[in-house]
Amino acid sequence: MGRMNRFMRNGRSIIIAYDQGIEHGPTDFDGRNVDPKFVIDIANKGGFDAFACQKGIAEKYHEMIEIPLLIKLNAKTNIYGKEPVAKQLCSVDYASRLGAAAVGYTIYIGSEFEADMVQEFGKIEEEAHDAGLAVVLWVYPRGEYVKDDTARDMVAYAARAALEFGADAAKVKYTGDKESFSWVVKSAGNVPVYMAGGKKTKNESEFLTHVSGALDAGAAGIAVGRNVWQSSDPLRTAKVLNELIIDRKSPEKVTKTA
Ligand code: FBP
Repeated sequence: MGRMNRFMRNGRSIIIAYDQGIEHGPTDFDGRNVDPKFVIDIANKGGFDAFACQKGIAEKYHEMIEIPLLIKLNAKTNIYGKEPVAKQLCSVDYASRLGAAAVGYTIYIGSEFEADMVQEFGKIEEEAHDAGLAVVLWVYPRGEYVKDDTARDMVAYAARAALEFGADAAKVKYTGDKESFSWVVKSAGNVPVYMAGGKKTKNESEFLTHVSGALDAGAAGIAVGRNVWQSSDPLRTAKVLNELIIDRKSPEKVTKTA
């Protein structure tokens, strides 16, 4: 777990992600969370272990960010809907100068352009490790050849690829149940696996059940955006997640006491 230790409490962590403005567009936002300051304030006060964002947000707002910074090095919009590819727009050196403690990169395995991302990531991973930065890989099976991106064997393939690509942490989608996710976690070897938050669930208990299933399966935590900053009370949600993930209280207990 080496390089991720500094982001962990009790061996687990909660990463708050705020790169959806580029990945999905401002359609994910409302009048509150469209303002980066709103989300940075939640990140600072809510008990999060890293703030994941693109270099533009880091450049413009880094003075406000009080928790470890995880700068994503590649990005794409979702306007072009065919085979996905996200290329590097920020160097490891620049991320480091902006104060990053870790860098992030997305590989869409199964995409027609997988090889380009794998090659780019290989270089980034070596540069980041030479600079003493942790490398978090968003590893998503996607594209025409991926029939079901949350199927057990597909997500396990992603987790295994993260280990073999040299990532220090793998961020993957949840498979829907603890049993299948256990295989995903096993497939990653000693690379900590983080569950991606996903679209805001209809009710909080659904989300907590997923998070709890992932943790029972051995996940190291979550990287979450929408389920926190789209919440009507983000700091309350953050408190609940801390009790669930870091203190390992049950979903029933944390919702009762919140
Ligand atoms: P959410 O919790 O909002 O899903 O954020 C996690 C995340 O991985 C973000 O870092 C990223 O912008 C987004 O999900 C990617 O979403 P998609 O699966 O639609 O590409």
